[in-house]
Amino acid sequence: MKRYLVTGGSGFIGSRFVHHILGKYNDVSLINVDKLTYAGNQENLKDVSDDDRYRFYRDDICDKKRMAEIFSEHKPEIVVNFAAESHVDRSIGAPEDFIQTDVFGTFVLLEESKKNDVERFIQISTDEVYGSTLGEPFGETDPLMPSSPYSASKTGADRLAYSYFKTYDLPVIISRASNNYGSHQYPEKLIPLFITNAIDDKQLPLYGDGLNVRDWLYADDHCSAIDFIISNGVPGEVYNVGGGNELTNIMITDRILELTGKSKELIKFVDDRPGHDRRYALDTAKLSALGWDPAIDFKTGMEKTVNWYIDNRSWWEPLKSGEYLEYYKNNYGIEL
Ligand code: NAD
Ligand code: TDX
Repeated sequence: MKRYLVTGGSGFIGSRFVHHILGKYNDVSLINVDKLTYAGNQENLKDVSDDDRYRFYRDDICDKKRMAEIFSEHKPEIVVNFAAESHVDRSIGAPEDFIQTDVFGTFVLLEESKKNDVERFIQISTDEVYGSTLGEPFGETDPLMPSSPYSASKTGADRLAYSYFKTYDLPVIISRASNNYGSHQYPEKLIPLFITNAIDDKQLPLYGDGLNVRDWLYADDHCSAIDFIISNGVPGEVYNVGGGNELTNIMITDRILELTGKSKELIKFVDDRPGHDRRYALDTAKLSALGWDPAIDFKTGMEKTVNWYIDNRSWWEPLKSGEYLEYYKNNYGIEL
């Protein structure tokens, strides 16, 4: 039996990963450690909450004492660290939690993993650590030039994890994925915000000229890549995980309006994000050569995603209230 410890399992990608592992393997136990910040949601895992193989701890990865207790009680063999503050715009307004969770929290987990001789420590990093490129896609050995407090914190965690491999022989593997999309994504990120706004005939705040480019990866594909890397990846290595779908934000917006049957008049161009990276692009040849490629094409993934938000208003509607509404009103003059 394999013993997994997943952090941030109640968030968007983490919860898809918990479902992926419990759905694919019978002989596993899986501990989810999640602080349940605004982005963590018990609803995402309510269908596995009674599964004997699953156990949830509402805890902070920065809490050294609790992490020591959980590691010594469960002796995880595979640690997958998703827990993070994950939204670039929030990191611009209030960076402190990003430094705390993304860097210090990762340090706490690395220390416990070292003490408990874990077999694999998977650090879920991001394509944002490379910064922006208008030329060739980034390969795994390219320099890291993060631009936001979020991506700088993730870069700190990425390299700290590597240092535990190099210095202490901890079997660390680092994945750097591109922008994820899919069901259960908190409606502050581009795709779920624009889908839910469009459903309700609210404005879509497009930053700058709308021509920034991201490479979109379906979250279930990201989870299958992580599972593949756990079994086939080499300790000390970094793997880029891309979707092969480079699109401008305006192209994404047009697709959402088409799928929801709404008018382009909903688009509202607003001030650009400070330090806004123009384009993220990954060279994914390394993971492809190892034997993994994404399975979900963008057309299918977007249709499934839009339909999920249309069918699951009860999941996202309660999230769009209070301070959330104030934020869009104060920053973009948009009444949601
Ligand atoms: P998310 O914000 O939806 O979820 C983050 C989860 O971490 C939440 O459940 C939250 O409660 C939990 N968490 C936050 N601080 C914590 C703490 N101190 N202790 C314990 N739990 C804590 O994020 P996501 O989009 O699912 O991203 C998951 C990971 O994947 C992050 O590390 C992110 O950097 C990385 N990533 C995300 C994307 C993307 O496009 N979303 C792309 C590449 C990499
Ligand atoms: O309201 C918006 N309007 C807009 O034009 C929002 C929320 C975003 N945008 C633009 C900014 C980006 O160019 O859309 C693009 C995507 O923005 P986000 O969804 O905020 O994602 P991004 O900043 O690219 O970061 C994401 O991908 C890498 C995740 O949030 C990170 O956690 C991940 O590491």
